[in-house]
Amino acid sequence: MSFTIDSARNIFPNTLTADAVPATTARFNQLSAEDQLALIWFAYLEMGRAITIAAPGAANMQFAEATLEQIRQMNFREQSQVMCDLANRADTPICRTYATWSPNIKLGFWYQLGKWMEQGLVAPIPEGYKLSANASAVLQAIRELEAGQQITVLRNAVVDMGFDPSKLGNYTRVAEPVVVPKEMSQRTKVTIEGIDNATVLSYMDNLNANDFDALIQLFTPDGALQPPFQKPIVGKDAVLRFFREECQNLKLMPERGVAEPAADGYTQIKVTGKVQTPWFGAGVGMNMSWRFLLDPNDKIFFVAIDLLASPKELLNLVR
Ligand code: 45D
Repeated sequence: MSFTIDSARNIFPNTLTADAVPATTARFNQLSAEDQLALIWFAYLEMGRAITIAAPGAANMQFAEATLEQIRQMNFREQSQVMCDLANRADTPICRTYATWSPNIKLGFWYQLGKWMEQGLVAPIPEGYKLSANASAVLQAIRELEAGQQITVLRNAVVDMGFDPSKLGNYTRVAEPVVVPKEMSQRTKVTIEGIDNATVLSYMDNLNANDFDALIQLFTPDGALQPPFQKPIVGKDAVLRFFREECQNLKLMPERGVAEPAADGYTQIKVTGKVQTPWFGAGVGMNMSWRFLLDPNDKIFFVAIDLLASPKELLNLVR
């Protein structure tokens, strides 16, 4: 028997992931555009009291600037229409532009619109807007999630908006420039209780240093990375592109792990710990796990990153 990406996905099958996130996202996506916008607005206001977005600085806004300026010049009715179009995934020039942006640029765009809504420069949610019963139930479901799950639902909502990129045809993806890797003297080294595997430790340290060129060397040519709630990204080129476009300035804080031999001289390693995003900094520590499958040369054939169901899962290292 030799491993395939599909069989690798099943290592450490007892890992309990935060299923409430895709469930809540699916319910959110069923709502009308008006309800979606109002719901996010209310969620965002409520969350703002508990956790503050650490931006600006989390996103480089130059790529959304022209679109933002265009929206700022519009009257309230036109602005509301643009926001509804985005939620409706309509086929408009702005929705097409939005579809080309990396998740971080999309988040920065809404962050700016939210600021302008607060300042009265962009159409607010109509005063006294009443959420439908379904939307109220989804908002309540979001309230009951832990912070790391809440911000993931919000991120999903933003990433899913705009025209469907798969219908765009050929287009140029727009992502922020890659930051220079941290200087050697500035780098930190993680320690993981129960794990001394050099590949896993380098994975964490290189990602924390934004050193994606060193990081990708740890993978096999056909290696794959599976982000939370997504299908695996397969092959070094695709994984490296993902790192450069979506993984800058993360802070990985692995805590503990377990390593054991697998078939054919492979090694399977599960690590649990916290991850901070540049958007919320130390304000939100997401409970995560990494499930690595290393080939006999200790190269990463597969790694799945999961958002865990609860903090209790941080201690679940059973095979
Ligand atoms: O519609 O090891 C308004 C990988 C109202 C890589 C609004 C990883 C109207 C490998 C309020 C204006 C990446 C997989 C909207 C590790 C409206 C690896 C605005 C994991 C939309 C560890 C809303 C990384 C706004 C992880 C402004 C897990 C919402 C990263 C803003 C997780 C929401 C990152 C923001 C997450 C959400 C970031 C800023 C979950 C950010 C979430």
